[in-house]
Amino acid sequence: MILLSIEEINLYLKKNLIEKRYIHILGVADIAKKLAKLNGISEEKAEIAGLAHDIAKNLSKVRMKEIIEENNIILSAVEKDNANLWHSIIGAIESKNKLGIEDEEILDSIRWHTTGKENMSILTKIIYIADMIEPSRNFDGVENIRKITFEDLDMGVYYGLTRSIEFLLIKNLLIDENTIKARNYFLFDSKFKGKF
Ligand code: DGI
Ligand code: FE
Ligand code: FE
Repeated sequence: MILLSIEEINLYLKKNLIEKRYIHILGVADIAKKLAKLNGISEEKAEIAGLAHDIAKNLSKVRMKEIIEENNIILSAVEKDNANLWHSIIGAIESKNKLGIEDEEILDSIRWHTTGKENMSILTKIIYIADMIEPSRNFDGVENIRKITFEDLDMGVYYGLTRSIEFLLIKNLLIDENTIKARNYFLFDSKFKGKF
């Protein structure tokens, strides 16, 4: 399938997402574009990834299960337990099949936007954190993470991962190991030593 234009991608998502989710992805695409410019990567790729990242968010659990089976995806124990973690895995598949996205960097950023993972590309970091700080997000502390992200992408992603783990701890939820690995990866980085 040929890659749809940004306008066509936008239209597909407008049709297939609920309004609140559609507004969210427009916010993610906008922030992702700005962060791409600041960090010297393709703004177009960031915009496409931002628009597409939640393509699977409004699919039913039954449909998501089917897609997981059709594609022989093996879920980890934590993923099996939590359907919230499925839409990023399915999002990469749907982005390829419905929008024609073949770019592995864009697909990787969609695949990992919910948990993060260790050693993320700049684009994957941008989509992870743009998802958390886009204008319609309003949790306690979001302003601070926004400010830090625009000063230093790595530091912003690090605080985003930390905030996510704190939230899961307080709610007594399982924590996906990729989130822990993503955070540890930053702490191993010599750039981070001595910053706290
Ligand atoms: O799809 P969005 O709402 O834009 O944001 P998202 O893709 O970050 O998904 C957020 C959901 O995923 C939210 O319900 C919390 C959940 N989540 C993210 N990481 C983990 C998690 N849930 C568990 N139990 N463990 C995780 O590590
Ligand atoms: Fe998501
Ligand atoms: Fe999202």
